[in-house]
Amino acid sequence: MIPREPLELFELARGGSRTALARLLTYVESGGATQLDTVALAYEARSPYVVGVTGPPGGGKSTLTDRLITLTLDCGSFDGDDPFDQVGVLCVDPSSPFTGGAILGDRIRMQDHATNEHVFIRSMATRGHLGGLSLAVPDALRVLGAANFRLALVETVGVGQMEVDIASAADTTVVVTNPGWGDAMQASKAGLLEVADIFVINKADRPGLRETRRDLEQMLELGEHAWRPPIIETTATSGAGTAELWDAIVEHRAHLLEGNYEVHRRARLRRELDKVLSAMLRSKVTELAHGVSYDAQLDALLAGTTDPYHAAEKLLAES
Ligand SMILES: Nc1nc2c(ncn2[C@@H]2O[C@H](COP(=O)(O)OP(=O)(O)OP(=O)(O)O)[C@@H](O)[C@H]2O)c(=O)[nH]1
Ligand SMILES: [Mg+2]
Repeated sequence: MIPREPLELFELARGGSRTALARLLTYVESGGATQLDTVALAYEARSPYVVGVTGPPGGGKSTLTDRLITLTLDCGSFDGDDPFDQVGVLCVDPSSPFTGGAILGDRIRMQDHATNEHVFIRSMATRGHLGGLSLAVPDALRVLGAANFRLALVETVGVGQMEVDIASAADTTVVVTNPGWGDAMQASKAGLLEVADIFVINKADRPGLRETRRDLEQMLELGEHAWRPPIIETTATSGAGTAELWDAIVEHRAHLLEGNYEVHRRARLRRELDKVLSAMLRSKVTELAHGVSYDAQLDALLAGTTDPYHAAEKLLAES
């Protein structure tokens, strides 16, 4: 029988038990005391190197991720190490909080790897996590790290603020576009530019490639970059360009390590801590709004014997 205690589960997960790992990730998603215990243990471990793959629906993210899995298990390594012995993949669809069609689709597309013992694929959903997906994902990544995963891939569907947020939990963020992308992503270009470490124009077998590259290059001209995101053309279905993509990831990692990786990690942890703080404060507000004193303050407001500022201060002081 599989234990329930996070400590024991981590031991099993480190030994390769996928059932134990899956249970730990469910704890992370579910929120509450078990989540906190799990996260506390997970943060003692080294986090994996995280590659985020994000972009609009249907761009070929899963097909590319699939290619990256194969590449990294066959020959991918960092700093001349042995190829990765296992890869963790998280699939995140912020628009569907429950396991929906898109996620099922991901599973099917990564079918070749679903039965591979070296690959762990998980669709993330939030079932009560205080900070929603944008905190559940970094927590889950830590759990993978504690289970000895040195590399994790995170596929996020969409191009909104939430996706950009999730992508910022990655060390290297790959933004997947397609020929003719301009129209689909016009509104979110600025956000994507901010998070992209690497641009991919996937479906390079389709017309409009040259225009899209020009468009991207023009956009990149406008910014100043310590690291200028390379633009890689891929055809994920045939595998063309995917080795170049992996090389670009390795290069970007080297750039991070050369520069100030500590600063990068600190900035990321600061965002994470801020998010946890906001989430906690928000839940405090909800708690106060359900207390008895709240109604009393509302009555006082209605009667004109107090104002919202004093009422709020009083509620906070009583809490
Ligand atoms: N022509 C062409 N089709 C591709 C290429 N890459 C992926 N596709 C096809 O595009 C469709 C969507 O691919 P996915 O990999 O599922 O795309 P996705 O971005 O993961 O999709 P969602 O997760 O649903 O957002 C599939 O039918 C793929 O076979 C490519 O390079 N060229
Ligand atoms: Mg997908």
